[in-house]
Amino acid sequence: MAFPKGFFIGAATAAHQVEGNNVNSDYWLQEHLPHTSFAEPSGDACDHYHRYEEDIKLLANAGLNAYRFSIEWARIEPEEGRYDMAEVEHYRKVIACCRENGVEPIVTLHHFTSPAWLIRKGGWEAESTVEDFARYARFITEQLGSELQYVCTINEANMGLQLAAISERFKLMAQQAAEKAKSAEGTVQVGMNFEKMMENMKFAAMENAQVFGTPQPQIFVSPRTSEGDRLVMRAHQAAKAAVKAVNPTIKVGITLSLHDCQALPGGEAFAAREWDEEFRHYLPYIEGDDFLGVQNYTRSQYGPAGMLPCPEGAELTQMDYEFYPEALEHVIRRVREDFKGDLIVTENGIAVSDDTRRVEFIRRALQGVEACVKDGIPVRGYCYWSLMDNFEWQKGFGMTFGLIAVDRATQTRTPKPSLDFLGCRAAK
Ligand code: GCO
Repeated sequence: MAFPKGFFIGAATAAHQVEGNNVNSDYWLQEHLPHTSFAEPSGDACDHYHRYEEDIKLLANAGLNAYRFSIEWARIEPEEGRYDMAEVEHYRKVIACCRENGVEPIVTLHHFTSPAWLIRKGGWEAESTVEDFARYARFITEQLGSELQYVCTINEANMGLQLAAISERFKLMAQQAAEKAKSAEGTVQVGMNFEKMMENMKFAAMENAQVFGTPQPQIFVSPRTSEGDRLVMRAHQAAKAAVKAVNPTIKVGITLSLHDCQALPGGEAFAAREWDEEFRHYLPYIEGDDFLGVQNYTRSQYGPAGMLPCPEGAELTQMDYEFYPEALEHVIRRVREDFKGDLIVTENGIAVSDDTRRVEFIRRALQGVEACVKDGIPVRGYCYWSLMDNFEWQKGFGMTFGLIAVDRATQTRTPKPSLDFLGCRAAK
């Protein structure tokens, strides 16, 4: 069965990971601290800021019909209340380039990075962020809304709580034995370098205090309190209202990082609690949203004592995730039990050097999505993470998720066979 006409087959990126020189963002400043936890700075990244036409053409010519990317708040509003209209025009050109190539732009307003000024005000634990984010969403919609149909407000709004839980687990493991700490990194769907982080924490606090005015800057991807978790969701609701007030035709949703939480005998309570934390407790905040962005990479398994390591002998990816593409179908079906709106797979992918494994992963993941569509679940699209190999946050450029390889010395793009494999799946 092919996907229905109009079904999005696309790829995803995030501004900070591909554009380059996001100098007014919190991440850029943290990457350049003397005791940074980052393996390397993002620098020019993939120079997508200047090469977006080439990249979007590669995507379109392979047959993909959607491109999910983020608009960088730190470019649009480098200082509080000052908007950079040249940056607004930049993103207008990116959106126009999508349309000229028959590609639907799916825009994310916040993808982990924030303007440094927001973090100095208290970041994602400060009440003022709700209004600051809504104001930014309103501004973007006033400027670019007439060219957009799909807007994701916040990428992986549940990441902060997941990190809070992982950080607790990591501290425990780090107390037991440093070599075990490595395995913590495979249990959260973002590039973290916990080992180096622990080593540098004492210095980093001082350096963060110099840059942000606090030793514990509340960037988006940091352990979140339950109040902060609710604040993020209220920021989503305020931004959604702002977008709709300017242009009610735009479809608005949020994206969540979701694991296929599986219980082995005795692990049922742990798995249920994890699913509640990752997904179900957000339901009141996303009720009535036009869609939910589902982001899934693997499964997590729970036994009588809690989360289990990957099964013995399992194939692992560069991120220490288990190679398990069936997780996507399971997550879509679980989400559908509680969320009755449309679903878009806004991220699903794999960090491997062998592209034949990426092709096999996509094949099996799409098989599951097709089965869901066939059963009447309103999945409207699939965006592979990522269009190109890019900056995997604290892990740097070593993780290769892309459908396109990038030689960063020359910024040469080399499409991998998986790009055409995915493109062929779009309904013509
Ligand atoms: C995330 C982010 C991406 C990551 C991707 C691979 O979901 O963590 O959206 O920025 O790069 O998930 O880890």
